[in-house]
Amino acid sequence: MGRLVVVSNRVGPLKDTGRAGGLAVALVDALTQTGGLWFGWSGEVSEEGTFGQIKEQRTKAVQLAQIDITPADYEDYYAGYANRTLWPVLHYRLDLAVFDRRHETGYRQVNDRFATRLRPLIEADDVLWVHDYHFLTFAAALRAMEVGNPIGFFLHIPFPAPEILAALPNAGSIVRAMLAYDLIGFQTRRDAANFRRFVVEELGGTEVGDSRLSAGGRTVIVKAYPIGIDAEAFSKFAMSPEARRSVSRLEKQLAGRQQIIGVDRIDYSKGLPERFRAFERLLDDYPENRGRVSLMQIAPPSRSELDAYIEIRRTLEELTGHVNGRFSDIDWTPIRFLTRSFPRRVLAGIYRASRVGLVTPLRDGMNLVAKEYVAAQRAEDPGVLVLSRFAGAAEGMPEALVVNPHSAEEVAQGLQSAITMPLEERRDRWQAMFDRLCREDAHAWAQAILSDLRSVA
Ligand code: GDG
Repeated sequence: MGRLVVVSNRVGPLKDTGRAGGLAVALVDALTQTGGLWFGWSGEVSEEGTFGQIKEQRTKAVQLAQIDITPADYEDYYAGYANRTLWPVLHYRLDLAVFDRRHETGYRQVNDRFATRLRPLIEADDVLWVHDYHFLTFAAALRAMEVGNPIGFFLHIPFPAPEILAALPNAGSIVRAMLAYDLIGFQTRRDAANFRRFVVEELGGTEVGDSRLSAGGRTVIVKAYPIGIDAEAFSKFAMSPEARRSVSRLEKQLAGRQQIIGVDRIDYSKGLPERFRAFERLLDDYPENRGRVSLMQIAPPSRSELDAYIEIRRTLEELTGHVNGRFSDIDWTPIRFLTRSFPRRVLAGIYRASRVGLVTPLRDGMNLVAKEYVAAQRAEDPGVLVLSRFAGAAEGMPEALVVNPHSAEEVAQGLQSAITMPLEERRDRWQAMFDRLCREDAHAWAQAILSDLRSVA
């Protein structure tokens, strides 16, 4: 079997650093099976940029190769087209999208230059697997250099309805470039159906069976491969000494009161202001929870150079002040808003000590926090997941309390049901979700994509 070559914006880590997510673990695992190469951006900006030296790192069969980008690439490709155009549009937020021809050109150029640097490293029977919205045009660039290897793609974020995507200038050309991949994987059936509909309606493609598309003389596999977590490993994290320490610190502090936990990068897609307002609504509509139930929101800052992200953080600080001003007591604070990150094992302990996991994105490709929260629970006394219908995770977790995050009333009701849910019902719902998480984990996800991709060769 040929080597695996993984391409993604950020690369690694190869080893468990205490911060690596299930995705990195699953990819390293897949790379180790056949030997392989993981190629992407170093995270650094330099004058030589993509033409600079390749930074290499190797453990046994797996090699990491990273290149820099220039300050102009950073502006146009990364902060520009990827994060100010594609991220909002693919999350249905046309109101936040910036359309600038220079950004699009820079994005296509960085894809071309990354392909140029990868080209000489590719061996004849390699299989390539490219990740996410940073690299929509990457396969097209490789095909122009006569690379005939199987190339698969997985989109970690949503693919919107064609009515939304059509607003992106040159959407047709971007999607046509995606057809240079042999396999295009999405998080949900809905995303895959949106992509198919775009290709059929806008590009005159035709469906071949229920998982292939034919357009522009090519036939491509288009399917949903919902990403999983390393459920067993995460459930062990929740029982680690680090987790136990955070559980006991929290339990001491809670002193019998209940905690709702939210964990999200600060991002407008995560529905955080709506979540804080829904929690306020809970205290208004069900006053018996005052002094008894608190919300802890862990929110590591991300992309903090972008205006939209600065603004959302300010809104959240204001909302926290407002709710805490209204309801705090001398020995109880309703919202704790922590803008920092924690090691994964500590996080697992925090999930375990929280009666409710509150995951309410307005749009999310999958949302791994929903899955991690479930994996971290105690089998004998599990907490309840309240989950947005607009998270990809909702498609495969019907036992969660599924809510509309735009309705404060509905989320407050969901929270109230979660807080008051009898033990037996909590156990039944949790068991069904946990079993599925173990079966459909990150390893199974990677194997499903790779086995379809290898069948192309
Ligand atoms: C994209 C898609 C899709 C969070 N805080 C800390 C921390 N985290 C970890 C979580 C989780 C990960 O970050 C976040 O994953 P999500 O899935 O929630 O969201 P995105 O970052 O937006 O990821 C998403 C995902 O790709 C995978 O395909 O599910 O829809 O948007 O693992 O635990 N980790 C640590 N400390 C923190 O404070 N160590």
